[in-house]
Amino acid sequence: MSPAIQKVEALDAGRLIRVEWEDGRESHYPCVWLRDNCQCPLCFLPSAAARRLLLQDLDVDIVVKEVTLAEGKKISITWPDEHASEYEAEWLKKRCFSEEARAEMQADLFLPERQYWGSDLQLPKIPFEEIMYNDESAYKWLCTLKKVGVVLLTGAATRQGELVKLGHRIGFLRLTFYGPTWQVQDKADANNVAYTNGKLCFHTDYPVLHHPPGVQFLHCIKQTAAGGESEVVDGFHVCNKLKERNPEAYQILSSTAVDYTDVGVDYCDFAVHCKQRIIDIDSRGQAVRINYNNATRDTVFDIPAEKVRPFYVALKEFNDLLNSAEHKFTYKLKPGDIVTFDNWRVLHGRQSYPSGAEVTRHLEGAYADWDVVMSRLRVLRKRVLNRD
Ligand code: OGA
Ligand code: NM2
Ligand code: ZN
Ligand code: ZN
Repeated sequence: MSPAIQKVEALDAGRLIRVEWEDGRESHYPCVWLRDNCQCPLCFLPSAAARRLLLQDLDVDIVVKEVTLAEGKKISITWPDEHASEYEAEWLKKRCFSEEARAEMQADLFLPERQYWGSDLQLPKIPFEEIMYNDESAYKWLCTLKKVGVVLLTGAATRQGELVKLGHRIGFLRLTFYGPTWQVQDKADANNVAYTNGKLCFHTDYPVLHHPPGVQFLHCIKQTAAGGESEVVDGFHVCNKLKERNPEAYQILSSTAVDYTDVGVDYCDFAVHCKQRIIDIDSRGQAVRINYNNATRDTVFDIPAEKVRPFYVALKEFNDLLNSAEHKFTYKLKPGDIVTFDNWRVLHGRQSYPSGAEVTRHLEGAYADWDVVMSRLRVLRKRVLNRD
């Protein structure tokens, strides 16, 4: 419950509204923002929760004609053209422009909290059945996936099709050139190094796409007796370490655009090319997405010759940190396990395994976008916590 409003007044010749709350705090709201966000049926379409008001009809110099307070619960504004707007106290409180209030709202919307880990990872595990049929468990799964970056779902059936069900649970899967779901097996004439029995060093999937899949699911249907172990590493944690220990390498990897390529036939024929920085950073220099698959890194490299060797030196430094015993976590998937992980943050790999006449190892894989996963998380949160 947010506090009631004690007092409301116009400042700055009617361009700013000052709200004083019962607890003595205060908030300031620019009138142009208030007019823009009028909640009346002419300005706002409740069935879409969207603005009807056109920007061309918004006067950026607007001032209030009159502002009044109704029982501490809402404020009413009359505009110079006699248009009337009302704003609820709780609605206003949530949208307060103070730094703390904005930080709180952003945290609520985007759940930026991260739990970094290394070889000490306690791999979070939840039964597949539970997340499929219980909203609280599904909510917990997605919160942990966001915070830790990896969650193991256990006890799924050992046949194809479980990931399609999981896709329905969150909304829908991300279709790529490898199909709606894809089979990781040792294949003749493999169109991807993942479809061999070879070792896969730490990578993120699909950096050749401009918007790489945010979330990856790998369902173990059959596991080889020898080899085939999985590895994961917290890429954001390693980036922090790299930035600290070798700022130059971090600078190179976060600024050099690397060419990626993927050409072949699968779901349909494809010739995909893309440029990505291996470490994508935000305006504060924090890693927000790793785009690294050594297999699809192109032979074409669009940088001056003298910058090539320093780039490889930097990449080696990153690779060494990823593979250090202190950072990587090794485990082996069992049939019925589904590993779900943040493909923007967690790099994954696998040990090689013996090839055989028969299929000795089979994973089914699929992708989802973070937008879809976060959407499901918010919808579940509303239902589970019974709030809006
Ligand atoms: C992949 C992959 C992991 C494995 O297919 O991209 O990383 O354990 N597979 O086979
Ligand atoms: N597979 C597993 O970046 C990549 O090529 C990742 C994708 C083939 C769908 C592998
Ligand atoms: Zn209106
Ligand atoms: Zn992979």
